[in-house]
Amino acid sequence: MNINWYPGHMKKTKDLLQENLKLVNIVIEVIDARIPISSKNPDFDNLFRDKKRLIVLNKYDLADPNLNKAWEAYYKSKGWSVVLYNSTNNKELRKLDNAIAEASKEIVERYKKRGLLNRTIKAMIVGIPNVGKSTLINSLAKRKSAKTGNMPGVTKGKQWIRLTGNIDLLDTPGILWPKFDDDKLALNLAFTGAIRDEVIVLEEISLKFVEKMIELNKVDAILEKYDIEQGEKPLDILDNIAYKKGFLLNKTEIDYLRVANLLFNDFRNGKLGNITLEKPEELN
Ligand SMILES: Nc1nc2c(ncn2[C@@H]2O[C@H](COP(=O)(O)OP(=O)(O)O)[C@@H](O)[C@H]2O)c(=O)[nH]1
Ligand SMILES: [Mg+2]
Repeated sequence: MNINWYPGHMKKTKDLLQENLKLVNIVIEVIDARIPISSKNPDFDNLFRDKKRLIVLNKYDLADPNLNKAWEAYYKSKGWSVVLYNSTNNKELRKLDNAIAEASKEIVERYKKRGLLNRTIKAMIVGIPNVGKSTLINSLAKRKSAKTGNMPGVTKGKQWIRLTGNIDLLDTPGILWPKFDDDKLALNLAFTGAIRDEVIVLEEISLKFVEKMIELNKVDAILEKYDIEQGEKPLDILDNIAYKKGFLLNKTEIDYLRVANLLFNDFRNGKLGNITLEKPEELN
């Protein structure tokens, strides 16, 4: 299997990110709680080594509650601040405020010791595509509609959002690319929608997805959702969904693309339940 995916504007965006990094003291790294390994490029650790880090395990509402706890503990053990977050639920904003305040505490203390009392903390959001960066920024921006405007020494047009606790957040996220180390990683990104569906062969990926669900002991979620039998081979599951739903071309041939679209829509919207595809043990 081969996922061909190379964004042409990669270098330009990376340069911009590097430039913006110089302006901030906190990096808020958004990752997808369903794929905490695959959505977190190991290069980030080098890129952000001099910055205070807050890891946002976003979309935790779609992920497995037990594994959410395990991942939270894992990243905390690395010495980073961590928060489980749902960017689509404004009721959770305070949780994010608290996490950012907690992450910036040390920096505030350092400023205080140097007599810098009203210095704002500057933060930026980074992450790979589709983890929820824009949703997160928009929810913060909507609440605090007051933008602080251009700041001296900052590239013209750059906007900052003033958060509680004297924190300024850059309103444009830093986009990073996932690392396609192996097929497993690329598949996880495809399953969750981090790679645009146009560039992957959805029919092929849906079979891999079924295999993954079998491996995770989560195949029952699919069988129950579509009220089907498992059959003998993973492919039988796709066939059985098609028969059940009447997804047939010319009344005989199975419309695998339609099956794949249904399956991924349901998985990505949490309709197959709370599923996390990766466990902390995989990193040891
Ligand atoms: N269920 C759920 N969906 C989310 C969450 N955050 C973002 N999304 C959805 O994920 C998709 C990608 O979000 P977006 O903000 O565009 O990601 P970006 O590419 O990182 O800016 C959108 O459909 C969002 O509505 C979350 O915490 N929970
Ligand atoms: Mg975005």
